[in-house]
Amino acid sequence: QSVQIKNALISVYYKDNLEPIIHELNRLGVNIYSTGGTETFIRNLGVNVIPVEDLTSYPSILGGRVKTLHPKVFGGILARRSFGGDKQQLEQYEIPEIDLVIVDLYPFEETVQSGAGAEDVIEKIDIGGISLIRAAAKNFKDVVIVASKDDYAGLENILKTQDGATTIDQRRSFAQKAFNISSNYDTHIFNYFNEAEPLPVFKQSIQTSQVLRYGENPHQKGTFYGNLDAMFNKLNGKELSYNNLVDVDAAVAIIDEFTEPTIAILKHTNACGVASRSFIKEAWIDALACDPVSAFGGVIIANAEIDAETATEIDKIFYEVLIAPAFTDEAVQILSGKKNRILLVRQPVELPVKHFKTLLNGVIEQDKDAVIEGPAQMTTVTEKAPTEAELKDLFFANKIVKHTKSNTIVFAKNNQLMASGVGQTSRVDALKQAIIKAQSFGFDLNGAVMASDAFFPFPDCAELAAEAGITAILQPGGSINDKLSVAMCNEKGLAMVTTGVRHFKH
Ligand code: 93A
Repeated sequence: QSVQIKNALISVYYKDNLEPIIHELNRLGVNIYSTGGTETFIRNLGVNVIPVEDLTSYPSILGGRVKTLHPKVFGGILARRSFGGDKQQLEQYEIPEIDLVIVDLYPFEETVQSGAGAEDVIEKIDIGGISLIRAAAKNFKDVVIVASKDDYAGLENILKTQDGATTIDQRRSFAQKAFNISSNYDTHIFNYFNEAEPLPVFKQSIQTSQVLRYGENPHQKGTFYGNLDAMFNKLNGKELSYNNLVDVDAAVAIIDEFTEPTIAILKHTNACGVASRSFIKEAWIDALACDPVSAFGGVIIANAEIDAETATEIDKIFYEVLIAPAFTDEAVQILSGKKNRILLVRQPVELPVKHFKTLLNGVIEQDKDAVIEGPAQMTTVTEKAPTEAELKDLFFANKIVKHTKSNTIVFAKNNQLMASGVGQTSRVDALKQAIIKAQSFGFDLNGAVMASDAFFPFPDCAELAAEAGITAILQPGGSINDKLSVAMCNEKGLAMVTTGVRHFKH
């Protein structure tokens, strides 16, 4: 059941980040009721706001201890919209239905931490705010509760993309977080009174589930179990789909290999563009150059802030998701022009170190592939050693190979992915695919390097690579025919290094 927000009650301690929500509510013609300081803040934004005192016909008393605690407020929040009796009483007592409540509680824990005196601390026990949260969360069937600044972005996105309507799943998810906040808040208060044996406080990283529009294909159902809100702050766009999530996961994994400003573009979990540069805009241009055809509708990830200039460039192509650790305000504005494009600010969240997959009638589990080889693990096995520049590129190519579907071959030059062969049933096919792709996008492979996720069973790959212009090769080694590949490299004047580490990815 979709509920349209018509009346909102806002009472927040910290007013920061509230402004965009106020403007959205104003745009949607929502009546806003508010308490003292919040009301002043809203009025100063030039937006109409109704003092909660006008609703209750009662002033805020006892120095603010009682300001929202009134049947005219709680009646409007708790009334069951589907109950005739409740509806009738709202009319009888002239109580408006409140369908959105935004609260930021008195900062109790922060006040305790600051070393404030007992009187100050007690005054920071929020009574009205916590009651608003509990009431609105209890009535989630009809009411949206936003009980934390962390949820402002999510609310803003809903207001923008759904024009003030919310789904029952969204309201229930807000209610779940609200009860997490109210129970944590009370635990902090209990701990203050019971310093000797404090209770553990479980932060918001609770697992939640999210029903997806569908699975990999429209006829498959899908659900995500986890906490996406903790991982990303969504600034724009529609809901992430199953396939978006799979690609976002792959994007996060590959980008974490790089430290210099880097952009990776992914399609169906494989990178079709990667470049590391001194500036993120150059990284974008060179990542896109790798394969602008595949980049269409892809998932883009950056490891540095996206500025306006870079945003203008990225905005020229159609993409599904763009992820970065930060965006400048101007960049957000540029990139929010298209309603559906998903913009995610990545939060520093630790990821699981185990991977699970259902298989046959069970589940298999393994450690994440957390290993990446540095120069120390590279052993030259040919007469010729790679040059300094080739070594750097081999290192770069190996990071991409690790995150590309097997069998895979990756070509790179000057910290740019030139082409890859992905998910082939033979290594030589992966190599042939990479050569064709590089040529079709006009890359000159002379002096480029090649990395392979696993060893070469025959010397044919080294031979083909040499013919294509490749000058240095990286592979784990370990084939009984290694000698033949090494001999081929020596004959053709190539350098080869082995790492001893295989990076299959299926
Ligand atoms: O002192 S209270 O517990 N009594 C109340 O009736 C009440 N209603 C809202 N504190 C109350 N609030 C809190 O006031 C909210 O949780 C919020 O933190 C704060 C907002 O006050 P203002 O809008 O005046 O800045």
